[in-house]
Amino acid sequence: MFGINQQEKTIIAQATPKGSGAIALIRISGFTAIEIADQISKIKNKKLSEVPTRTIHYGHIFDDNEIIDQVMLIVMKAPNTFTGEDVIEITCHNNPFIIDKIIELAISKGARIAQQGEFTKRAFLNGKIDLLQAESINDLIHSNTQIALKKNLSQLEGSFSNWILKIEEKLLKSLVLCEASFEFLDDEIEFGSQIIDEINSLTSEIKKIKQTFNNKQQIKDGIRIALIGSVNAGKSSLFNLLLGKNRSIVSNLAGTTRDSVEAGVYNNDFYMTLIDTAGLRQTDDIIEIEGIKRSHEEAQKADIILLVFDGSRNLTEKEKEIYNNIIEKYSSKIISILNKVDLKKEFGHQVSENIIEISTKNNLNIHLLNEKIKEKVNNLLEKLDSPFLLNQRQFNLLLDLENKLSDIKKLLSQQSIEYELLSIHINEAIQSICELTGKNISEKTMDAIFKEFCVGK
Ligand SMILES: Nc1nc2c(ncn2[C@@H]2O[C@H](COP(=O)(O)OP(=O)(O)OP(=O)(O)O)[C@@H](O)[C@H]2O)c(=O)[nH]1
Ligand SMILES: [Mg+2]
Repeated sequence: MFGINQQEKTIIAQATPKGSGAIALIRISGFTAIEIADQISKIKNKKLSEVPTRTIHYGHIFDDNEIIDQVMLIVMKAPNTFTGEDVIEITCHNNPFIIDKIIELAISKGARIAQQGEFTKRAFLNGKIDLLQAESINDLIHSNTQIALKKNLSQLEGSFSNWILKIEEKLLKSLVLCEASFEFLDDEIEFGSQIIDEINSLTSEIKKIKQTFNNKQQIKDGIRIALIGSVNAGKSSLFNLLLGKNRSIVSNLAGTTRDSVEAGVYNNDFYMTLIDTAGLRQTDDIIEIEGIKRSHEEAQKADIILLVFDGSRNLTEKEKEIYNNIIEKYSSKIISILNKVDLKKEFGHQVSENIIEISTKNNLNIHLLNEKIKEKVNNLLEKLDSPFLLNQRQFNLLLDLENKLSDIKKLLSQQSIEYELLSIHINEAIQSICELTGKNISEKTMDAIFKEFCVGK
């Protein structure tokens, strides 16, 4: 089953992102990949078809007799390649005219432009990777945090596939027990209770893994950190400081920030999304009211809230109520901050022992705040002890599997178990496992999965 499919056309695409940079990589895969590369390039004394697999060659790309570029050519012969087909990778100078020309030349020799995710799709079709691994390649490319990266890498190496195999084994064991019951009708062997044990252990395994789904978005998209507090507390000043640029407008007018402002930044190995919000106060201004509504929504969505107090003045009664409300609702994700401590301290409230006193004006104690953020993020990430992360499709299929298992449990709870019916249901559950790994996946699902990929992957 491995190897080159001679029916399929050879495909080509730029694998590196478009944009500035010194070099670019073009990937060609298919039955005629080496032949095409030989027609558009020259290396010293030899043809690419004659060189050993997994070798790199210095050469030139030619359009008739005109040199297009100096390149490095990597030759990888089937079946031990990513796609399972013959693969040529051309490293050329990163100039769009050169890249387009090389692709155009290859097309004139019989290649066609790859569709999105087609290289990975071929790897899957040629049995080089299973579907879970294919998806983790996509997730790996789009990972925004170190942890997500590690987990997607481990998924690529098959940790999810192995977990699924174990689940499949348990189901197969249940099926065998079920079918054994047909043979031993008269014996009073307790097949039912053994199957129940297997199914129960399955459901608790699935439950554990499902919990990782919500965490996945979080660590993939970055930790959301919202700055919340009264007007003029210095939220936008702190936002800009943490971001390292003047993204939000700062002014001494109360109510400067009216909409939520979002910006991403890498810090301490993780990617975080900072959200500056409109100051919380009572107002008649309809735009500000909408802004404040959004502030509350951001507080709710955030993984961490930086609750900013203005150290230069006392809270009004209304503000006390607003702050208390937020603390009551979200205490576990709040870091309390007393800003403007460079000014005369007029703030007389006891908020929390751990309140961090800072001044964005003098850059005072910002490092302490950063440490505190890091500590909170690490606490969040530590909870994610699963070795892999689910995506939406995998999550939906697990839900489906869970439903099927609950049907099976219903059958098992009956006074006299109908083993034939049970066996049909267990078989269905096994089918849904196969959907996860892609063993008998429908064409439509497959296209939907690979469409998410970039061209060149
Ligand atoms: N002295 C002093 N002034 C500060 C400090 N931080 C912010 N300010 C000033 O306080 C005022 C309000 O700052 P902003 O960052 O706009 O406050 P905000 O919380 O975003 O206000 P709104 O957007 O209106 O809700 C500005 O004049 C800042 O220069 C600080 O640490 N010390
Ligand atoms: Mg502001």
